[in-house]
Formats: sequence, C-alpha cells, structure tokens
Amino acid sequence: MKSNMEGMFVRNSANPILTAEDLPCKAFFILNPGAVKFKGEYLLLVDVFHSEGGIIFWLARSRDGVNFNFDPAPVKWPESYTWWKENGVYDPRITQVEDEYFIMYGSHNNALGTRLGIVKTRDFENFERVSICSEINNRNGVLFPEKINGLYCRLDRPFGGGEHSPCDMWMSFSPDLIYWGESRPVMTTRPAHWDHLKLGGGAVPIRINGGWLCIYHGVAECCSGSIYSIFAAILDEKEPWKVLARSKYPLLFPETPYERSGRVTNVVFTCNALLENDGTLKMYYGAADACIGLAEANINDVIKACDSGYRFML
Ligand code: BMA
Repeated sequence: MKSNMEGMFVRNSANPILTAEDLPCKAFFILNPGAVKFKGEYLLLVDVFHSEGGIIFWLARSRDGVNFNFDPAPVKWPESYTWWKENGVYDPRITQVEDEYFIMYGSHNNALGTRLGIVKTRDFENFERVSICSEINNRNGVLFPEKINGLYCRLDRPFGGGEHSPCDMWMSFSPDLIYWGESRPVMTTRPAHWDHLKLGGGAVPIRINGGWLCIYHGVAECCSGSIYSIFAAILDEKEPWKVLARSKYPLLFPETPYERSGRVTNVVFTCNALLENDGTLKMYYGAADACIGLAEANINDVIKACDSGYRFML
C-alpha cells in the first residue's frame, strides 16, 4: 500500500525526480508534465521554460518510473496555424483513445492570451495538429478517454479576469474535437476550503465503478499569494457534469521546500495520474513551477477520501 488511510499522496524519496539541471541545455524551470505509459516506458511531456523565455515541450523517458532521462532535443512540435501564432505551450494532458494519443494543452499567444490546443500522435515522434478549440481564454483542458453519449468530452476552465479572479471547472462536448459546445459548469469553488479561489481539471479522468475519478487542482489565496493543491472528486459515469463526491481536504499540499519555493511559491500542480495494475496511482506533478516530483497513492484510498466515495471502489 502506497498511501496512508486518508488517501493522501506519498512523495517519492528521490524527489524532486527531475529538475532543469537534468536537461541537455540551459533552461530555468521545468514543470507540469503530461504523462503516459508507452511501449514499456514512462514518458513525461515536460513544460520547459527555456533561457530565451517562453515554454516548450520536451520528452523525458524512464523504464522504472523514477529515473528519467531527457531526449537530446525538444519535441518537433507542429508549426502554428497561420491565423493563430503559438508563442508558448504548457500543461499538456495526454489522453489515449484507441491507438492515438491526444494532447490537450494551453496554447499561448502573446497578444491574445491562452486557448486550448489539441495535437495528436501515434509514436511521440510525429505530432499533428487537430485544432485550437476555444474561442476565449481557457486553460486546463482535459479530454476524457472515452466518448460519452457519443461525443468527445473535455473538462475546461474558461477565464475572463486576471490570475486572481475566481474560476470554476466547466465541461464541453464535441463530435469531432474541432467544434465544441453544450458547455456547462461542473464544479465551483468552496468557501473556507483550500479550493476557495479557483479550480480546474488536473489528471485525465479514470473510469471507476459507476463514475469517473477526477483529480483536480484547487487554489486558495492568502496574504502572500496563491496556494495550489491537489484534490479528487467523483463524476457521474454518464452525466459527468454531476459531482457525486469530493474530497474535503487536499490530497497533496505544498509542504516541502521544493514545493514552497521556486518560480511561483506554494504550488503542487498535476496534469496526470497513471493507474498501475496493483491500484497505485503515480502522479508526476509540478512543484513551485520549477521542478517535478512523483507522489503515489492507492486508488481506493483516493476514492475513499472523496466524501461518500466507498461505493465507487474498484
Ligand atoms: C496555473 C497554470 C500552471 C501553473 C499554476 C501555478 O494557472 O498557469 O501552469 O503551474 O498556475 O503558477
């Protein structure tokens, strides 16, 4: 068993398992990877703040899930659309749908802000654009691994105001990953909780008995700034905009020096949680927007940590 009774994630003793010093070139910070198991390897698609400014994606690979090596060069990311100049990319969520992998990520334009982008790959060498699929500022897009009621489904988080404006988690549907609609709210912030300011999708949802396990991030604000921590909720299987249960407390909270101090203080932020055959969830998370940690928990403990979660256990 990897976690304690409360469903809290347990940090790997080798943390942080990846830092900017592990890259083959100069960069200042790495953070918030997408993760996937592919052909016997763990792959992390890592946000890299390179020395000229801006964020690019770079793959790191591991056989054991703990010791990672970066590729010699960043991924060959596809050219921008003529009508949408992509000045930076960040926070990728990798969703396998049959033998294709869809990467939903923040596509940043210096003048216009951030939209949700989708790029697909079959081999993590060749990447092909699918769409820029939000009209307004939007982040934390997470594609479900299955169609729901015949439509692709994503979590997203539209935002109008600045970094400190409240934001909620929404959901949208699409027949083709290009046109999205039927948008609706899923989860709002909770007063007096560690997700009282804003929240958004985190890991790709995991199918459990009668629902979806949704590991998400919540933000609280205190006098000196924001605190990002990680929570879990259970969404209805067929109507996933309905929240059936939700953890009252964070399952990972910035407590260590590398989570408390970095480019942004007090941040743990995830774009993934990989389910192993023994029920362990492996979560590769960004710490203080500066480096990457690994934390693990047993999926049933995480489900139990969601209020009234017992009936959903595997
Ligand atoms: C969010 C995203 C993340 C970042 C987090 C904390 O809004 O931009 O990439 O890790 O803020 O700074």
